[in-house]
Amino acid sequence: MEKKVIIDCDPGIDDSLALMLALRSPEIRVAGITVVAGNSPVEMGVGNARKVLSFMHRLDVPVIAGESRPLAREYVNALDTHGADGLGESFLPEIPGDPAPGLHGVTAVDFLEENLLHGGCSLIALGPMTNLARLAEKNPAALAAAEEIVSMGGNFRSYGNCSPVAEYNYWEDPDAARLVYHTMGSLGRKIRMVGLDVTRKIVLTPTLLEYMNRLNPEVGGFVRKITRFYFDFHWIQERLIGCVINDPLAVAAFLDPALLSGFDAFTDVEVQGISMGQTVVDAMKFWRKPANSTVYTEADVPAFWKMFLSRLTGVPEEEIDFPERRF
Ligand SMILES: [Ca+2]
Repeated sequence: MEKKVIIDCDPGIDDSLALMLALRSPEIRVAGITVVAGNSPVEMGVGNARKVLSFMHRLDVPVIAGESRPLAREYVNALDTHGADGLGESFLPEIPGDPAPGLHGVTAVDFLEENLLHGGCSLIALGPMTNLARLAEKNPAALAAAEEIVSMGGNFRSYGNCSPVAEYNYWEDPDAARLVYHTMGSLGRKIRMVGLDVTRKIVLTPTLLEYMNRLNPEVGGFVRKITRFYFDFHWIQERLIGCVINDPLAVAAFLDPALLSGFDAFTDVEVQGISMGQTVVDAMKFWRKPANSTVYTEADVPAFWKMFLSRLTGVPEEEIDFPERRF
């Protein structure tokens, strides 16, 4: 049966790849895209989501602008990583038209509340958790009514990607992440945490990109256009040839939970000081609190790539030849 989902995101290069994967997956129906300030300022994020939808011929999916700044901190964008336009300096043309016809006056929080409360709807959160936190403030039961919440964010054993210990989404709005984890825990629910421990394993290499281009030049060309800047960033920052694409793994985990494995634990988020944004995962149960998260530590990387390449290019999985050398 088709699973209904809202994707909350901050596109963002890897968000865009995640949206592409979701829109090419027949098992799910994307009911809407809510945008939050994160990688890109919120209005830019709405425009970028529309650019991706236009490429995918899916402008029927509503895009709703959400929170433009974190709960308490000053907003810091990540355009140094994602390019001046938030889409790798591809400078694709803006898509004219109404991003959310028929939804005038409906905020992202209203949209989330309505859908989560009344309809077996899940949430894939690919940006800072500010929209989710505003929902937690307004109507915690609506947040907890989500069928599933899969969050790209946090880290357990792996180091941070915007401070020594913190992952970007939770660092950008640590107060929001903390509120969402606490709210879910207090209502007996768990967040599926797809953090850097697993997303770091997902590196789009030049070989994989070229392979994608051979399989489907139109899609490969689009992905190349939006990732070139990201490749440069990873080389300068980490001397890595390729780019880590975090967000599509959260969509893949939603589609096929068997791709990832980990453990259940109580997770808290530090909101200040040098560890701000760090996820503190109580793996050894010091605090004796009920688990509010499933923390993933292992990923089936070849299976992810098979799914991703097949769905984006339209080539059946069994025809995706995937020897180790493709890494
Ligand atoms: Ca993102």
